[in-house]
Amino acid sequence: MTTDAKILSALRSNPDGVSGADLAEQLAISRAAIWARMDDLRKAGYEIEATPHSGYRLVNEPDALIADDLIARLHSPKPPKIIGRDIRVFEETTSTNDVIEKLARDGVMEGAVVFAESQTKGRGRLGRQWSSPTRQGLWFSILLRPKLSPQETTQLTVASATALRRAIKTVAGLSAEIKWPNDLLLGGKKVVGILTEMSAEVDRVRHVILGIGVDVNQTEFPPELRAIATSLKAEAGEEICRAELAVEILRELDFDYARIGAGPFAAVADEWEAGCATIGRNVSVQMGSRLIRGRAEALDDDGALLVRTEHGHLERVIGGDVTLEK
Ligand code: BT5
Repeated sequence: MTTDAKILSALRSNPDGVSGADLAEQLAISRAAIWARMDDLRKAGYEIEATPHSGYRLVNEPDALIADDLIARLHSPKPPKIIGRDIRVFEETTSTNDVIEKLARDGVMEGAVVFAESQTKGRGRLGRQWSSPTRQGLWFSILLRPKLSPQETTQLTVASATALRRAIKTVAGLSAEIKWPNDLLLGGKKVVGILTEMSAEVDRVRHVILGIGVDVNQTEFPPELRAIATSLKAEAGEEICRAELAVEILRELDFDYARIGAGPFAAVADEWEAGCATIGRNVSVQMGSRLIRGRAEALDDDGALLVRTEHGHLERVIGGDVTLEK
């Protein structure tokens, strides 16, 4: 943890204030150095009160994603196993998936996370655009180097959906529905999209990039999205703290990633099926030029969707666009 992260962590665990002398001792740096760090934190938007009586006190926090702050929050009470060991925040990027791709090629360790306050070329699957307005959502990507075969990587999208669902429940109190393979919906409208990209050889995954977009505090969407997208704020009726949500999501993802690494996918799949809007529904799936219609029955061990077609065959769907039929 950096010094700033340690300071923020100490301020949060001492809501009534902590003295400069105590902080200096805990962090093994001079009081003058503490004073200088406080000054920088204030410039970043933290409101920190300093009184001779109670010392430094955190009064207000900015609605900004700050790497040190996210790290401090994520490490308390215990550090992540993998996801979030390295966190970087950019004010603006093309796509966070592109930034992570470069880091992957530079050999950065798995679990690195890149957030952007806005993306100029946020993308969905098949080259579709992803709307990423400044400071209104969470637009981020995670680098993973899983010991999975290429066909097993759907598990990661599925596990991410369950982790995101839990985090949204905890922080916003909302129960989102999962739509296979990569969406979370609230009231039938999309609130989360996941873009899984991978670099692989025939039987071995080099790395996987999980790109996640969460609509958090938008009150308005571009006209073409109004009927199909919503935000947590629109559904919960109140502003959501993005930093708190970001950390909860990373924590849950870290938990599920360890769960997948440790053994059978079944535990994740069962939880996924329980929160899934797709299973049990009549669906149509567009896979390239092929259209399948049928009833979504279950998820298999790789995370693929099993669809019973009108003709009674069981089709295994590993990708494509699913439409839920009425
Ligand atoms: C997805 O694609 O849902 C994956 C979206 C992943 C976005 C994240 S943000 C961080 C990372 N960096 C990136 O560049 N991407 C990832 P897909 O299933 O193809 O859905 C795309 C469709 O969702 C679009 O064609 C729109 O109809 C709709 N859409 C676009 N922006 C949206 C938004 N902010 N909220 C809800 N729906 C949106």
